[in-house]
Amino acid sequence: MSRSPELRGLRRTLVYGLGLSGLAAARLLRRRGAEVTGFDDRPLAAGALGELADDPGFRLLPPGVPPALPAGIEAVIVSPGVPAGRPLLAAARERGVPVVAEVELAWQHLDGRVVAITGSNGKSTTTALAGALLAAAGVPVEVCGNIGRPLSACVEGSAGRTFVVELSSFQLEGITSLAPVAAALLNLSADHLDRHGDLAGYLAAKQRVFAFQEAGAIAVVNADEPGLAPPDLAARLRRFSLTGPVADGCWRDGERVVERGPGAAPEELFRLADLPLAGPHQLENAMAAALLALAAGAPRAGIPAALAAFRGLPHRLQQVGERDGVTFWDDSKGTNVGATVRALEGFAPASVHLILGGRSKGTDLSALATAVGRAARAAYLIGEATGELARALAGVCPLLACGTLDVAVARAAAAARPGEAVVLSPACASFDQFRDFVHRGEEFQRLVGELLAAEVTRG
Ligand code: UMA
Ligand code: ADP
Repeated sequence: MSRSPELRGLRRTLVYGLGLSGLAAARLLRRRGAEVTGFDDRPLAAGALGELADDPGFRLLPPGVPPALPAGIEAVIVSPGVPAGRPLLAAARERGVPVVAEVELAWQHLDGRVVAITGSNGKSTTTALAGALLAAAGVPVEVCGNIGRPLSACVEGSAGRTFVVELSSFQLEGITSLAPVAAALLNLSADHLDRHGDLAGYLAAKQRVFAFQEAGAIAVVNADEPGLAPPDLAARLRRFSLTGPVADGCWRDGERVVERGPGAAPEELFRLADLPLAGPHQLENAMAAALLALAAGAPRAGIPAALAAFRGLPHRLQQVGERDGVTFWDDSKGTNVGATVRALEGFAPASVHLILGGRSKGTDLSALATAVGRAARAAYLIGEATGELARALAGVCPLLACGTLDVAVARAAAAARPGEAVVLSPACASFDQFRDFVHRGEEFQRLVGELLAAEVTRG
C-alpha cells in the first residue's frame, strides 16, 4: 500500500479544528512523538482538551483571528468540518506545507485494511451492516469514521484489523493516498452544496473514495444510478440493483437477492425476509454491505444470518411510539432532500404529519414537493428553513409554521388520526436549534414519550 513516509515521521504539526477528529489526530501525533499546535476558530468548552491541556508537547493558539502559520510546521492536519478555503489553509498551501485530512493522517499509521463507504444517504447503516457481516465471519473489525468515531482514534490496537470506515465528502476532499481494499459509493443526491459549490464538485469529492485503490481492490456502486463510477477505475467494479441483473454484482430477483461474478451463474446471496429493516433503501444498503463483506473475505453462507441479526441504527426512520393507531417515527438523520423523499416512500398516501426544517444546506428544497404532496396530510415547519420550505412547498399540502420542535410535535400529534403517522424527517441540518442530529432525535423521542405518558395518566 502506498503511504507517504514523510507523513509518518512528522515532528512539528498544526491541527486545525479541535472537535472529535482534531483531538483524535492530536493524540495520535503526540503518541508518535510529534509536537502539536492546535487551532480552532471558536473557543473550546472547558475541559475539552483533556490531558492535552497539561501536555508540554501540545500548544493551543488563541481562537478567533486566524493566526499566521507558525514557523517550522511540516503539515497541517485538517478536521472535516473546516472548508479548504480558510485563510490558514491557503497560507499553508502557499508555503508548500501539506494540508492533510485527519483520515489521511490515520491511514499513514494504520496496520490493517480499510473498507470504505460513502454516498449521500445510507452511509452509516451500510457501514454498521458491513462491520456486522464481517464480525459475524470472525474478521476483527473496527467500525469508524464519519459514523462518529474518528479513524485516528482507532489506530492503536492489534495488527491485522479491518477498518470499516464511513467517509463523508468533507473527509474525502482531503485524502491523498488512502486506498480501500473495497469501497462503495451508494448514491448521490444534492447535499453540502454550500461546501462543494455544485453537484459536480460534490460527486468529484465522493468519487475520490476510488481514486487511490489498487488493482485487485473492489469498487461497489448502485447500478440503478448512472454516473457514480468514474471512468478511470483501477479496482474491479461490482454493482447492485433493485431493478434487474448486472454482469458483476448482485440484484433483487423477486423475494431474494442473487449474486454473480463475470460470466458465472447467479447464486442466492440472501432472501428479502432475512433483512429486518424495511424499505427499498435498506435493501440497497444490505446489497452494498454484502458485496463489501464478500470482498473483505466474509463467506457467502454466513450473510443471511448476520443480516437477520442486525437491528438498525437509532434516528434512521425508527419507530418510537404508537397511540390509538397513530405511529411516531424518528428520522432525525434524514438531513437532506433525498433521505426525506426515501423515508416517505414507505407511507400510504396522505397519511403523514411531517415535521420538516432546521438549517438549509443550499439545496433545492422544491425537490421535496412530489413526495411530500403524495404522502403528507400536513407539514409542520421548524427552524431557520421555515420560509424557504414554505415557498418550496406552497400549495403541495397544508403548511403550519411551528418555530420549534415541541410545538410541531404537539400540533402534529393533536391532528393525527388512527392509521396516520407523525414523522420527523427534517431534510435539513439540525445545527440552528440542536447540537446535532442525535440531540434533535433524542428531543423528539423525549417529547413523544412525554405525550404518550400524559395520555396514559389521563386515560
Ligand atoms: N471548526 C473550525 N473552523 C471551521 C469549522 C469548524 O475551527 O471552519 C472547528 C469547530 O469549532 C469545532 C471543530 O472544528 O471545534 C469541529 O470539527 P468538525 O466540524 O470537523 O467535526 P468533528 O467533531 O471532528 O466531527 C467530524 C464529523 N463532522 C463533520 O464532518 C462536520 C462527524 O460527522 C464525524 O462523526 C466525526 O468527525 C468523526 O469522524 C458528523 C457530520 O455531521 C456526524 N458529518 C457530515 C454528514 O454526515 O453529513 C459530513
Ligand atoms: P448517512 O450516514 O449517509 O446519513 P444513514 O444510514 O444514517 O445515512 O441514513 C440516514 C437517512 O437516509 C435515513 O434516515 C433514511 O431516511 C435515508 N436513507 C438510508 N439509506 C438510504 C439509501 N440507500 N438511499 C436513500 N436514502 C437512504
